[in-house]
Amino acid sequence: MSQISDLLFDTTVAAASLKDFLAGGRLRLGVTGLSRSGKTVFITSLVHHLTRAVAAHGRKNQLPVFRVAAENRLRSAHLDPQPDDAVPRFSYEEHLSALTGADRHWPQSTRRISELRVTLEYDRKSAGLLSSFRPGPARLDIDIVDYPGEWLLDLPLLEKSYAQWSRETLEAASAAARATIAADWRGATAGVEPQEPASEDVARKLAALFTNYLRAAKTERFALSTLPPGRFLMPGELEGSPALTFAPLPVEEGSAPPSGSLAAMMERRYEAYKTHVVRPFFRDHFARLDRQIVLVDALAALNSGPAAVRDLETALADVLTAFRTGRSNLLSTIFRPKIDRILFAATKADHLHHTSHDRLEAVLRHLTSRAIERAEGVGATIDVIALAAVRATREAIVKHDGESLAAIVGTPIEGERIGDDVFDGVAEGAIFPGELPADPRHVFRGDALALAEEDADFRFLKFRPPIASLGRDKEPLPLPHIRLDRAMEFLFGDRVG
Ligand SMILES: Nc1nc2c(ncn2[C@@H]2O[C@H](COP(=O)(O)OP(=O)(O)OP(=O)(O)O)[C@@H](O)[C@H]2O)c(=O)[nH]1
Ligand SMILES: [Mg+2]
Repeated sequence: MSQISDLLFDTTVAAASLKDFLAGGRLRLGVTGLSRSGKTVFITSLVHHLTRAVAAHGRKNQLPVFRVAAENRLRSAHLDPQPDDAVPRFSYEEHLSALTGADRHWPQSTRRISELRVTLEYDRKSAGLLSSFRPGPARLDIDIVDYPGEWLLDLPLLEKSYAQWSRETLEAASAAARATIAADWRGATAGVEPQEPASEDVARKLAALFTNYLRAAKTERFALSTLPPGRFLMPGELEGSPALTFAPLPVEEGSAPPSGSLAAMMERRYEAYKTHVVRPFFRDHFARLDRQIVLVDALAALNSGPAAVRDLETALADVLTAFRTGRSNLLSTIFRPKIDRILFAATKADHLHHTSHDRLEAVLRHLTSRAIERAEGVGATIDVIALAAVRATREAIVKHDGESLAAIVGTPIEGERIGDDVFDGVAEGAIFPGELPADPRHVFRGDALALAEEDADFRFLKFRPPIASLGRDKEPLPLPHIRLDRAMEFLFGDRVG
């Protein structure tokens, strides 16, 4: 980046940060995670719990660890218009009626950025100096921003040259777990010369094969966490544009490719991707966040085996690198990206018996530990949690061959099967979810979820959301969850003290 554009870029970020700072009583909460990690369900359940906490008074408190609610200081929580007019609104009502309606089902996949403001009115814990200036309940506007984790993994590109990114991407593709799915694309890459004259046909062919490889890596069978560029799999309106029609080539780092060459064309497009996709996301969204939760479907990776787990560990390290991006140059050290708390959350913990919830947390802690150690300069408090935004199962002891086994029970979604039995979406099913290892280091071994072979395919049956009970107003009350209140307390509990 030239110095002038560097300066303009940072000044825009600074202006946005200052505006947010002056407004006060506001918190921008980023919710991210790779696709299907549980972002939509998390936000919907979080907002439902906040906005219905007061209606649910008198019932068992569902948020004992979220202090403002547990101490009965939350007066109200309601949705307000969001501050950013150009960002799609998070379709809260639609997602909530999917989860809690008569035909209860999980919400649709979303794949784009969206935003929702929820405003909390609460009593301060102690009537300090501030409340004599501002009598009545205090207020906190929480702007929740849901964005794909794939965009976050793009941020480190801002500090990488085309040559460096190419080298890393080609190296990663040669790893055993990726080599087969990368074979076609790598074969085609080996068949071209970076110095040969630029050709749109060649660029399109390589970009298409590269995209196929990225797509294959993400399927359930491999469950590999993605490599950038994130928009190759979710192009939106940029589909077919030059900024999305490039692929890595083995070029030398530090030397410019000859003009008119294929490598020069690819490099220009890679830079265009950074300018038109990555940088605007950093400036308009990421740099304005105060807090961040990163949702991780660790169970899907564990289910796929050690290669997926190792890949997830790398992706988590990249996520932490993303939080360091933009903190290195002069102006951004004055107006630093402000994220001061980051929570890594293993989602869907309701697929495990509660005896394994702490173990799931330990696994995620283990997977992030090396990255956290290296993440000096992130300048944020980082914590790790295992949660279920919606608890779709309950626990039971099932007798099996004279033994008592801890099982989880729920309504599998229509079409799920155990052996030859196909579920109809109405009948309940019990599964023995298996135990996570007591020593989290064992997740890198093939037997992480120790279970008999024949159990393997139904270990992660998908369950329907549970039936919501209705409040006095006949509207659904919040669904059960696991440790959602702990996440709330970490993410914004200090701001409503
Ligand atoms: N049992 C259970 N399943 C969950 C939970 N959260 C998410 N899921 C499952 O995970 C799927 C994906 O959840 P979403 O919230 O749509 O994930 P997302 O990250 O928004 O996905 P994209 O919009 O595709 O990026 C859901 O359809 C459910 O099957 C949970 O708390 N419990
Ligand atoms: Mg979503």
